[in-house]
Amino acid sequence: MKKLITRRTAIVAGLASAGGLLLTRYPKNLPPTYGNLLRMGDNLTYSAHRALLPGQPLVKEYRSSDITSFPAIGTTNPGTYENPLVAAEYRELQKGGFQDWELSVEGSVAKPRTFSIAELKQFPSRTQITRHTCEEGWNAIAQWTGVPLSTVLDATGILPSARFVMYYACDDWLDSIDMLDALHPQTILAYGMNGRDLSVPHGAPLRIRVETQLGAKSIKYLNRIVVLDEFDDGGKRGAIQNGWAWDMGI
Ligand SMILES: Nc1nc2c(c(=O)[nH]1)N[C@H]1C(S)=C(S)[C@@H](COP(=O)(O)O)O[C@H]1N2
Ligand SMILES: [Mo]
Repeated sequence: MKKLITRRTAIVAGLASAGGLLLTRYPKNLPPTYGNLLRMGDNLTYSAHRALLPGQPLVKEYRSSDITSFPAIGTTNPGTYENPLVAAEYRELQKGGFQDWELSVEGSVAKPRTFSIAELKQFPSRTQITRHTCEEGWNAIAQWTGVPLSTVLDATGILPSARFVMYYACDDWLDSIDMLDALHPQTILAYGMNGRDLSVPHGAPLRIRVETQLGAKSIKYLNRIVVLDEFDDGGKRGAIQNGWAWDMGI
């Protein structure tokens, strides 16, 4: 008797096979690494990508000659942040050239882990020249270099229940985006700006660039990413409870 294999039973079967049971047949639409526990995330991310990619038009990209001056606003130096512990830690990390900076990726992922900037730089990078639009009424064009968030999420594996990605900065900023924005090809974890390492005023050593949203969602000084199954407004530090819109799509 033929039995239809749903995605969920396929995932459960994948886990069972990794646990030692033999699976004799794999559904054809799964990636080649299917069934290997360490590559488990591929299956899930692959399915998510396939479901989401058609709905992801790119935002406009510019030429080098279009690059403008770029103000730095909000926090421009966490080394002088009001929380002295945060400030001291940032200064220490800065002294070491941010070699000890860690981005932790956790939540609904198969393999939670941390990444150093050097590790992020080992992934294939993406460079894009885009327009940043601030809700306060200014905009500016710069070139950003980094690793697509989707690549980092591929490396940790997104669980099928994942719906949102929440991200945090050392200066207590946080925000979140849905999976469509998270897996968007232009959503990158940027460590470079205009051909140089990201400077302190612009978010050193790492910021997210969410080009499909207003600039406020491109959080600087990024150190933590949590994949969520359900929407979380971020509490008192979140956009909504501070009177901002959560969706700032442009
Ligand atoms: N951690 C952190 N990220 C932040 C901010 C901030 O104050 N702290 N300001 C936001 C706002 S409102 C804008 S417009 C951009 C400004 O980035 P820039 O300083 O590189 O121009 O960063 C966004 N990300
Ligand atoms: Mo902004």
